Amino acid sequence: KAWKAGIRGIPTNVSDITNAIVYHVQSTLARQAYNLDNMGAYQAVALSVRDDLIVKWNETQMQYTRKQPKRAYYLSLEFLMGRTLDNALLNLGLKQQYKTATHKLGFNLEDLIDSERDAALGNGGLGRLAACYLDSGATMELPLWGYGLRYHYGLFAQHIAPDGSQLEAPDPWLDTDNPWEIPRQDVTIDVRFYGHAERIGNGKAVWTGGQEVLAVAYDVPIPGYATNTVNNLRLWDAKPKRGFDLNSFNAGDYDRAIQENSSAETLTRVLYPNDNHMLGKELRLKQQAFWCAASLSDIIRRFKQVEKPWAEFPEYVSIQLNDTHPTIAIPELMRILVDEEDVPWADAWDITTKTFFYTNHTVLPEALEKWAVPLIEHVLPRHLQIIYDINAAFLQAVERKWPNDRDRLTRMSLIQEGEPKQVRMAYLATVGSTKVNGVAELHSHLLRETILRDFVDFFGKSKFVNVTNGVTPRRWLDQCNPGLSNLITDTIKKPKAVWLKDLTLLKGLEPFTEDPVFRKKWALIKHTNKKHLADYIKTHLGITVNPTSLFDIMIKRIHEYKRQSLNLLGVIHRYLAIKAMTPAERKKVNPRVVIFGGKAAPGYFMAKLIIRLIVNIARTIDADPDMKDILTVVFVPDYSVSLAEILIPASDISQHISTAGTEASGTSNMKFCLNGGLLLGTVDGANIEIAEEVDSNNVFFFGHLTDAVEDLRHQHKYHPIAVEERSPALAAVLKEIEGGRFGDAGVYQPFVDTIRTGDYYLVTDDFDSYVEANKMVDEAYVKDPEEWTKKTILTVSRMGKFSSDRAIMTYAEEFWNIEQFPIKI
Ligand code: DL6
Repeated sequence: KAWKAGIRGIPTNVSDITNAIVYHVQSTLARQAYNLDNMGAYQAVALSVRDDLIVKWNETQMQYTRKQPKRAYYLSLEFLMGRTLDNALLNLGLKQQYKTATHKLGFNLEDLIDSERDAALGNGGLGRLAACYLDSGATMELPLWGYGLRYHYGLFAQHIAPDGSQLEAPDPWLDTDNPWEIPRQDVTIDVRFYGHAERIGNGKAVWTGGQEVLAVAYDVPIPGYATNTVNNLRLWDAKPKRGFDLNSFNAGDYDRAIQENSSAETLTRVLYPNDNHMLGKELRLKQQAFWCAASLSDIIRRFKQVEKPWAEFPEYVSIQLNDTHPTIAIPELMRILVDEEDVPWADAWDITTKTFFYTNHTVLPEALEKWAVPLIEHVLPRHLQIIYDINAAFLQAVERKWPNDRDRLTRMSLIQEGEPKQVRMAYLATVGSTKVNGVAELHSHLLRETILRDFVDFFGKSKFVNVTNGVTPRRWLDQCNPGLSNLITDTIKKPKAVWLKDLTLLKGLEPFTEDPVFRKKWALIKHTNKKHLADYIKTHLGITVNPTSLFDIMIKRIHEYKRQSLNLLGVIHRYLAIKAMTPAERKKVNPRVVIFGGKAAPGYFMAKLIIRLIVNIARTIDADPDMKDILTVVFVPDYSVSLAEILIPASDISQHISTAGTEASGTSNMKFCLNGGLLLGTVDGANIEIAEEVDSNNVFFFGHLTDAVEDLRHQHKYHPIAVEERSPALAAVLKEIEGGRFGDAGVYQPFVDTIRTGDYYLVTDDFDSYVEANKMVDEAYVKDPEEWTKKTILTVSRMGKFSSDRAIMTYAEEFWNIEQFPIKI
């Protein structure tokens, strides 16, 4: 009976919640409460929370359908969601009740939360940003849906081999049932690949033949924090269109019969594990096309319900392209409008360009997507024709503006000449969108000045704007750091439901900077978080770290541009300096725990070598008795969202030290600062805006500025100076690696060579100032702990700008023109 009440409304009292959990144990899982393990209990709890989500999700979708507000759609190939249970309980405001209910049933809620597998459907910053934006979209009560792919294998799991190298293992995250998705066998869409496209005049064509694959929807409810809104993330899975080939099956040719089956199903099998690097594989192109075609067809089906003319499509629909991965949606919308809906080409183009918005996330040349023309022609013959038609019209317009400027036409063409010709997806996305944005001020500036400069000249400046990234304070403060969140609530005297939705209210902390009692409470919370991390490290890695040491954390994808190299070389420098000291001098050294975490793309040799070197440096240092309680180095394997939730609240200092101009924004920098860790960084990405907000006195900056980078690279190439001359300190460090102090020197020679010759990421140029900046960190931490705590309080109090609520509202108001649409229950 109590359970029935639960499905009509949402049970909010402990006894109804307990009944709902027991119902799922007995009926859904067909198990008995008395012999249930944590995993089973987690499943039952999750299913009961899912029931609550579905009540609100249904209501939200019904009200959207009834009132038809304009909607925005966020197309992202990656949604790095992490775990859901804790976040859902928090957003629904049911955490305390569930704590009590699970306790009554003999379980500890935190253990159940820890039983959940991460949904790792993303590589790093870009995918996690998409997840934050969904959270903020629902919290800000915006009619915003996400569209992505339901990868059967998320980002690989990382193991460390005995020699210190990274080993990759698959992540079959769907092997255990996923309670957070609703399979929608009723929502399916046909998607075509290959075949033949025949032009029939008036810009139209008929596309036939090839392979047809079925897209099946899986819906993931996205609850807003303390609202009734539960939005939707629709993930597409691939299925063969026609079960299997009966003729072959009957003829006994089983392999052939299932061939089409497996070829369809491989489409959504696995997430490509590259971050900031483009590979050009056919399967990846098919993933993009499959997801774009299914999403657009779904969006159009919804638009048709309002029975409005096509010209009004952009008044009901805005689509944000999360990087260029969904750019094929532009020719796909043109194809649907022109070929299937008989909209004249010019009108279709007008509708298309008003519908799309494009976010660029990188200026690194290796990450900019370019697809070989023959490959597109093979997989998507009709789309290639449309891209050529778009290009022809665009280049005519360029020609009209700048007659006889062949260089400009070559530079701006959507097709890059060469063998093979390639489609420049960033250009196509730019030409096909209303607005183009970068993700931090510096990055947006660089876009305008470098890769998109010609396009700024052509379209005018107003199309090229900035929206600095943000992070959700629900997950990245309240959920991961409840101690701090509670102290903030008590101090600023605002309910959580208020300040977590208006992060600028953190300003209210500032006056308490001078309050020693408050500072003590504040510092104690940091210490507790550090102890928690120390326990994790002890339990999982068997390494003892002292929580009174300075915790120095660098967690992000391993990439040469992010320069874990600088950090590891800095660690060796510190190690050598301590080794050279007398025991008495060593006693005066500020103890440090240096923590690294991050995955390398499986095919990225240098990144994997960097991991191996870090692990072996850690082993050497940790085995050296002279370093005991002075310097410890830890590489935390298998970095993930849920690990970040333990690491970030425990940092004293975190490192964001990319070569200036290479990190588009960074978002973990925001998370660390929001949790009272200070930042050691270069003048790059969002570091700059963080310093502007929190005051540069509270940030440790070092290194060359973006303006200097090109000249320095030129110098390295044409007038190289030996490392010994440029930085004797660094030369001494390299010598240690070459001398075999951290294992077989030959193994690491390729890494040392990148620094000795070429040094594209300017490690030699920034090394000395990096070492200096680290000294300043030590001094600030040791000399005046009270002053350090003040800095951390000021930092947190000034982080209001970096809420993803601010960012999503900017997109809503300045791009999509959608309005907040509160759901009334
Ligand atoms: O905008 C989210 C995130 C930024 O914070 C990082 O600085 C940036 O490196 C990352 N970019 C990518 C680009 N990959 N692709 N394609 O992941 O975006």
